[in-house]
Order: sequence, then C-alpha cells, then structure tokens
Amino acid sequence: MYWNKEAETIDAASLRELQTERLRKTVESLYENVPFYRKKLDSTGVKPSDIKSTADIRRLPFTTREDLRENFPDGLLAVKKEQVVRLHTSSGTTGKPKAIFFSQHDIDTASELVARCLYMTGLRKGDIFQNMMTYGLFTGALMLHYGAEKLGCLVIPAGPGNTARQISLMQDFGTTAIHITPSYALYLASVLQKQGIDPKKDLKVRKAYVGAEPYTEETRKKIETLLGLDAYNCYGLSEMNGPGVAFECEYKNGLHIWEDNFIIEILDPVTGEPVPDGSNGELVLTTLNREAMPILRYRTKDLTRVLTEQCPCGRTHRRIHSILGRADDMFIIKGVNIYPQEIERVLMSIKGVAENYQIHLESLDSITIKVEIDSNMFDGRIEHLVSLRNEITEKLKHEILVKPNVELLEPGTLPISEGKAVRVIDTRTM
Ligand code: DLL
Repeated sequence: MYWNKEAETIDAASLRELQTERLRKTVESLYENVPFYRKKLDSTGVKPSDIKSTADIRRLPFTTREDLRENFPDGLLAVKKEQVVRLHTSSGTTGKPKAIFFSQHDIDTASELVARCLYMTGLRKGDIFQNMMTYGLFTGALMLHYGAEKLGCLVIPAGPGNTARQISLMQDFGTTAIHITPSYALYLASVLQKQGIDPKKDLKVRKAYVGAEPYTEETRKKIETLLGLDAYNCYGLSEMNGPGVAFECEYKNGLHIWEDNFIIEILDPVTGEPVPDGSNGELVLTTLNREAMPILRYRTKDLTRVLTEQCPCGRTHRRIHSILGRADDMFIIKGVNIYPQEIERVLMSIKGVAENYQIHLESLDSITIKVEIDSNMFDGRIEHLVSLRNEITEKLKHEILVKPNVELLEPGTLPISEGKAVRVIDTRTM
C-alpha cells in the first residue's frame, strides 16, 4: 500500500523533529553559501543556530518570484557548479525566466517523491505510463518520467500534442496510465469521440495524472466520465522540484504534501500573516531536503487551504485542497472580484458545453465568454442554441454576479494549447 511506509506514516513528533533538523541544515547552507540569503538573514538578525523548532520558520525571510529573477542565472546556487547535474527553467509571462538547479541528490529525492505519489494511486510495475507533458526545460514531463521508471513502469515519453499518434501509442502498447494537462485531457476525449473510439471498451487507460494548471472538480468529473478512468490531481512548481510536491491518494480527497521535504504555510496573501487552520490563503513552501538550490518560504501565489482531518489512507502528511486559483489570476469587472475557476466550474457543469472556452476581458465592465458546445447542438433548431445560451448566461451571472456576454462556438473553433491552456485574454487598456 505504501512505497515508503516509514516515511509516509511518520508520527507527528518524529516529523516535527525531522523538519526542525532539516530546516536548520537548510538555513546553515544558505547562510554559508548564498550571499542573497545571508544578507536577508542578517537583516532580520537570525542565525542558523537560532532554529530550535519549526515555529521558527516565521522568523525567516520570504522568497518571491522576483528574487529568483533578480538572482538569475545562478545567484541562489548553494553548491559549486560542478555539483549541479540538471537545469530547469520556468518561463514567466514577463522578464527573465527562473532558473532552478538540481544536484544528483535533488534529482534522486524528486524521483523518490514522485514514486511515492504514483504508488499511492495504485500505479505498479507492469503499468504502461504514457507521458504527454512537455519534455525539456519544463519540469512537467521529466520528473514524472523518473518517478514512474523508479516504480518499474514502462514509460512512453510521448510528449504533448499530435493526438492521432497519442491514440495509436495507446492502442499499440496498451497504455494503462497517462500524464496530461486538464485542457489536453478534454481535447483528447473529444478526438476519441470523433474517431468513434470508446476509451472504456477500446483502450486500457484507467488512470490519469492531471495537473500543471488549475481545474475544478467539475472538470475532473468530465475528464473521468469522457475518458472512463480515475483522474488524480498532481500539483507542483518548478521552484519546488516540479510535479509531485502534492498529489492525491486513492481517496481523491485533497493532495498530500510530503512534509518531510517541505514545510507548508498558508498565509494571508496581502499581510503575509498565517490564516486560521482550514481557511483559504496563499501556499508558502520551504524546501527541507534540497542541496543545490534550497528555497525559504517561497510565495507560490497559489490559493488553497489545509485539510485538517486524518486521511483514511493512513498517510500522516497533511493534505491541501486542490488549488482554488492564483492570487494574481483574479480580475475585477464592475468592481466584483472574479477568479477564472468560478467560470470554469459553471461551464463544466452544464450539459451541452464542450471542452474549450476562453474568457475575454475587454473593458472594466464587460466580460465575454466564448465557449465551444457539443456539435449536436447545431442541429438547425435555433431555439436549442438560444436556450443553452440563456442557461449559461444566467448560471454565470448567479455565480460571478456580473452578466457576461456569451458566444457559442462550434467545437474546434478555439485554439488548443499543447502546454498550459491560455484561458483569459485581457485586452483592457488601463
Ligand atoms: O506546472 C509543474 C507541474 C508539471 C505540475 C506537471 C503538475 C504537473 P510550473 O510551470 O513552474 O510547474 O508552474 C507552476 O502551475 O504554481 C500553479 O499555479 C500551477 N499548477 C501546477 N499544478 C497545478 C495543479 C509545473 N495541479 C504553477 N492545480 C503552480 C492547479 C497547478 N495549479
């Protein structure tokens, strides 16, 4: 049931002790080797020997995306360059990318954590794992690749896109599990449907690891129904190894974060103060077991909450709710704060809505939702279209408190992205 029982079911006292020891070592390494952190620590008056418990994390400085960019390319490296065996980058929408370095120890640890993740969903030696994430500087594909190989799975490094080839690979090699973004999973389902392939009867794929972008429970259900499989949420970010930081177990009731490798804090995104247990806030992560590039209190901007009840799977590592959105994803229309996920939740729960949509922000008081709908809705009966458009408009208005313009489109009209989907098109001029 467990890949590493001792680590996964560690008791609370031993976990705190391990975290404290690893946090102290992390701060020691940063203080000695990274001038940026030494300066920050000196300015707050904290010395590595001051770390006596995990509560001392509150005395440590934050690290932001801007800090990573300002220290580009290797200003945050805590080891000699010769000890580095891998570089990944995360490209932002603006400015320089963030460079993340890994030592062999870091790669081994990341693979071990991913192996734990995949094992807890029931993936085993003998499974055939088709990896449809982008290989390259993006961490998405490689980290799951290594974890699946560690379990002894046959890994097919398919990469994203070329859907016809993806389907042939599944058919020819009997793929049992896939790793995919939510937007591509929905697209894949629509192509299978068009080709008359029933995934439940004609394919062997029974598990999907779905992540790299936020998605709602409604989207998960749609993916599961259309592809006839169990979809497990997989969360991570390049700055913290990539995918596999938090993952759902067989109960699919929140994502376990490996607390022997990360300290989790949930903070108010504006004040930076902790929110009460179980309340929503920004996830802030500290690495505890990284050699090349440890990071203290990284402001992920991802919004979530800690789920406090014990998980029936017996793992003691706490769970977070699936990501509710990003602190910087929010937009304001007519003075109302809106997150794209609220729109997605509504769209994906309406019968007749297909897989692809876009949110267009044109001015401070107008929002247009372009949404593809099932091809059978274009049956020449205009009243069907009118009634669907009214239903979407009313349900969205109820959820986001602003009446949107809704445009219904035929399937295949909106662009498909091979990587992360671009859902919000903001053409407002401020
Ligand atoms: O997206 C790592 C990853 C690859 C995770 C494959 C899962 C699967 P970055 O490109 O650095 O790394 O983007 C990280 O993507 O801060 C979140 O905002 C978002 N994100 C990643 N996974 C999820 C998820 C990878 N499961 C950023 N749910 C993060 C919601 C996610 N958002």
